[in-house]
Amino acid sequence: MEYVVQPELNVRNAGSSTYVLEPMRMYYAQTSVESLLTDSDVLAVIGFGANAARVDDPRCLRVGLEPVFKNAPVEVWRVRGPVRTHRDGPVAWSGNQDYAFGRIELAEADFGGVAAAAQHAYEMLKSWCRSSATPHLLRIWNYLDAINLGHGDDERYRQFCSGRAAGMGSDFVSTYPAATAIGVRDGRRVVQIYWLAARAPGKPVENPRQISAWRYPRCYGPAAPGFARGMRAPTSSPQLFVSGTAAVVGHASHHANDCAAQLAETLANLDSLMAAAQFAAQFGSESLWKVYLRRDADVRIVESSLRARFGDEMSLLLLHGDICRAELLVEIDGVQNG
Ligand code: 3EB
Repeated sequence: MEYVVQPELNVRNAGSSTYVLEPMRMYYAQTSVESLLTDSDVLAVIGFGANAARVDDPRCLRVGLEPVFKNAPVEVWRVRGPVRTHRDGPVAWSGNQDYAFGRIELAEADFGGVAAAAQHAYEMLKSWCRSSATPHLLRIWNYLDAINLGHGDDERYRQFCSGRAAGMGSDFVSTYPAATAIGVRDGRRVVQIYWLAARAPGKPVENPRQISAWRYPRCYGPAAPGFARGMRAPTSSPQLFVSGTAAVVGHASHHANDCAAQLAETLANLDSLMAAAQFAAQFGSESLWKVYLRRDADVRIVESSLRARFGDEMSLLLLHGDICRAELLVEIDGVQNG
């Protein structure tokens, strides 16, 4: 099989003059949300699962994915302060002069379904970008309930993709951000998107082992997923946002029903992406990773293989979640600092 490579989007062509920002600091911590929010340089505090703190503040977000292990940390994003917070209807965000953390949560019932809710969310995101001093999307996370429910083109993920494509319109076509789309299991039919945006544009990076997602053939749904495999942040020291990465080679899923083999394929994809971005793949303490797992039975094999390969240095959060193709059992995303 031949894979399409997009050299024009490869980060090697990036001019160094675009690398103007200080990198964000992102890490997992066992700190209380309340104490983090007293710091003026905290851009975001993200908690996971039903037990996460529910704090009504644009800097705080609760994601409905359940952590695999008890006493899960929160994810903290820090920038040079002071951070200010804002709201406009269902859009809430925090930001300084360089970065913004934003979110939109829309009840599907208010719009007549998952596609229409996704379309509205992305239209709102588009207008947010047009009026923002930090208009360049680097990274988006998308969460929706029951992502694999429905057959063929009626599958909720495919409907989400159609709505997202309609909402994005042509605004992001040449610079899709890095992204993740994962299914929660909390029964709340709410489309939740959150994002990181910056004052300067990043450089999208594609993976030579994978066809670009926006060029997926028709068999995966009426609208291809609009995201880049990775995004080199416009930072003075190298920072790479890595999209949800799974056992997809070319455009096909590999190793159905074999989580260990899917994990190995996923790691090969991550190595390949980081090589394309000229990052030495190391997964060290300077980086931050999430692993989304479909089946409880795969927790031990995934944890132990990752620890065996990368050691306890690796900053890792395991979450229960459904990957957007029903045959995929594991997906990994993260941020790599070079
Ligand atoms: C894949 O490679 C796996 O729809 O935004 C990964 C990351 C995946 C993001 C998205 C989907 C998305 O196609 C699925």
